[in-house]
Amino acid sequence: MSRLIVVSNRVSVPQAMGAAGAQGGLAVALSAALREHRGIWFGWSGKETESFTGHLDMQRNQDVTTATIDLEPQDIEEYYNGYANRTLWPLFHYRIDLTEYDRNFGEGYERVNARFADSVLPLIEPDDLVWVHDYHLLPLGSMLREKGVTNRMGLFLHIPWPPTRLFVSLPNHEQLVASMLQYDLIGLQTEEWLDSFTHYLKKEMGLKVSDDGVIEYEGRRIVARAFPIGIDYEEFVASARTELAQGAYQRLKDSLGHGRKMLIGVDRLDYSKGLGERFDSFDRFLTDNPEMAKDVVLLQIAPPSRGEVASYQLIRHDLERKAGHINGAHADVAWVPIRYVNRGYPRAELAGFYRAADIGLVTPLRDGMNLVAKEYVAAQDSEDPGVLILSRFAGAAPQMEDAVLVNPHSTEDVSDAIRQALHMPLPERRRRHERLLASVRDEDVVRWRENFVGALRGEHGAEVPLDAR
Ligand code: ADQ
Repeated sequence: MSRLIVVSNRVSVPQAMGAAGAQGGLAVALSAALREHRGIWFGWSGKETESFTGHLDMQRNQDVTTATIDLEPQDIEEYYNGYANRTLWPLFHYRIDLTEYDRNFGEGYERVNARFADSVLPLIEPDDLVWVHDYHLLPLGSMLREKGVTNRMGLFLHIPWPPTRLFVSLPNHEQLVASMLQYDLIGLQTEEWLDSFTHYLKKEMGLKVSDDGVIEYEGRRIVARAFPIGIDYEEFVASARTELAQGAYQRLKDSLGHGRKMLIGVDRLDYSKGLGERFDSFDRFLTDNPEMAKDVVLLQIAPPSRGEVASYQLIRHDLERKAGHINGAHADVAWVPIRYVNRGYPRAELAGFYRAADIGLVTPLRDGMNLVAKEYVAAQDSEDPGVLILSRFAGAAPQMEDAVLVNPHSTEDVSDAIRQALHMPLPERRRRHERLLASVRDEDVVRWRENFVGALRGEHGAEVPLDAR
């Protein structure tokens, strides 16, 4: 079996089996793949260094080998806070109004990708498969090719691919996409993002793309396909059964008081998650349904992220103001409508919280996939499951049509959905949950990585052409 070299911006190996901390199932899933393939996970340590040395910190943790490098403050500012999170992230989430174009960001992005390429190069052996993750590292494959790497290389993009009309606002867009075409396999989360990507290739670059996603470029064939990511179902269900989860469930239930229903939102504090719109919708629900208002509570858990970037400071400020305003307008001595918590929790506790919630409110304005929707479903008690309210703009929506699908921009739509969910009869809740659970269980993260790695290897009918190079 070929070794696997995984490259991502950050490297996070779970501290102990079954307890991935707040890192999410991806760390668990990739670690499992790396253990199986005797691979290496390479990326940025998250640490700063005065001046870049390229020193590789190699460690072995839970049977996974990691290799990390430190970056200079200017690298972090231009590559991570700059091009990745002020240019690509907002643009790829259709937020052209928040997108900043700065030549220094672009140069920093190229420089850090070149540093990644130089540092990972000595780790790559002839038969290794190289699997690169996400928008931070789009040109990495082409830089490795320039250094003579002929291994099979795949890229998986965790976020949406924007419509061509938006994407072309990126200076040097063609150069960026041309560099991506040095991979053998390009994976996107959904058919929608795949369609946007191939539309760009055809319309802007005049390339031929077959119905099964084979792109012809400079005499080579590259495959682009959708690989919807899932959660680590087994790990999540196991963590939901732990004492920590039971304790979290009970504590939360007790705090609600008799007969009160709870809605839960769990998101990184990010403008793409539609938190402001969600608070407005809940406000509207309270105003339009005064007879039910005091019987519901919204628990919103939102750990801050990317605090160096101004748009994230603004959204944080805005949400604090909104939560304060809504609570001020509606609260009573024994009831506060929104519990707004800015911290992360261990996955087991999170599972207990999900289970205690009658409604999972997942309303991103745009999301590559959204794993919270899947975790909410996996954590429910099948006998008495809660209802998932899901944005139709989440990548997860096409797989989760048994959720109550909403337009997160419409406070009326979301408010109606909350009322519908609160009144939903038990048989309907069970019916919807059963179908949702089947897809969350069957299309899990193990299947996702097996499909991706299998395609990269050229299995399943040699989807990645064996004559690639
Ligand atoms: P994210 O934008 O981070 O991921 P998401 O898919 O929802 O979004 O994953 C968040 C993860 O963080 C979940 O596993 C969740 O449990 C965890 N998390 C969130 N808040 C937490 C808290 N307070 N405490 C502990 N854990 C918390 C990106 C893309 C998504 C895509 C994923 C995976 O933006 O669209 O689904 O990658 O590909």
